Amino acid sequence: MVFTLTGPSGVGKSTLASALGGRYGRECEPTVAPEFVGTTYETTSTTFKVNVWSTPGSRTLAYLASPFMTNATTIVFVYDASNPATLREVKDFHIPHFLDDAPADALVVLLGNKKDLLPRGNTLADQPRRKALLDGIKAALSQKTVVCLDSCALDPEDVKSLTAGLVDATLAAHGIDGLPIARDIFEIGSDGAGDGGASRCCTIS
Ligand SMILES: Nc1nc2c(ncn2[C@@H]2O[C@H](COP(=O)(O)OP(=O)(O)OP(=O)(O)O)[C@@H](O)[C@H]2O)c(=O)[nH]1
Ligand SMILES: [Mg+2]
Repeated sequence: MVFTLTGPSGVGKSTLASALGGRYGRECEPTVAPEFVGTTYETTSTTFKVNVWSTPGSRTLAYLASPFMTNATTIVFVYDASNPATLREVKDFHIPHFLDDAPADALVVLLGNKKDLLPRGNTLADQPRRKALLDGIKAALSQKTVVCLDSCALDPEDVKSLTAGLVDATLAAHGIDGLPIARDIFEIGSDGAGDGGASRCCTIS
């Protein structure tokens, strides 16, 4: 499977890509060309090859990112969970700019990174701006499978859960039965975000 990470500059795409590949503690420079991280994800019965592309957040370099959407199984729109302006940027720029380049059946992930910067115990209900933006995006993408996740790229345990969630949701979106991995980390509809037509929204908190 191919995960392509896009989103505003500084939200942690490169840090996430490194972490998905098992590398932590690397301070990333702003990305000026798409970066590749290859990794695998093992279940008891199967080993999945996972190719991760981190693309530049800079709008002037957006043309470099487009080709990496075309064979993605999973487009991960990364934003800063503690800064709704970055989710607005995803809504206004990244989704209109990149989603048409992706295969029709690609899974769409709205990934709120830097969740460690949110006040402890904070839920989506405590973040009305973020919730309203997520609801609006889901409604606009009602023909797609949309999954909402949160992450902290600096926390190996959290990245482990994220990897399992991304693999499982990607398999489900592509009509392959989800494996019994990570099912328990999904709280479908628990944030009251609604069904939004064909889309589905899951939150890891
Ligand atoms: N607190 C916190 N900081 C993070 C997290 N993930 C990344 N960062 C920090 O955010 C900063 C930007 O991270 P990058 O990975 O370079 O961001 P990027 O999205 O790749 O940025 P561009 O390449 O410019 O598009 C770095 O200082 C990271 O250490 C996180 O989950 N929590
Ligand atoms: Mg980067």
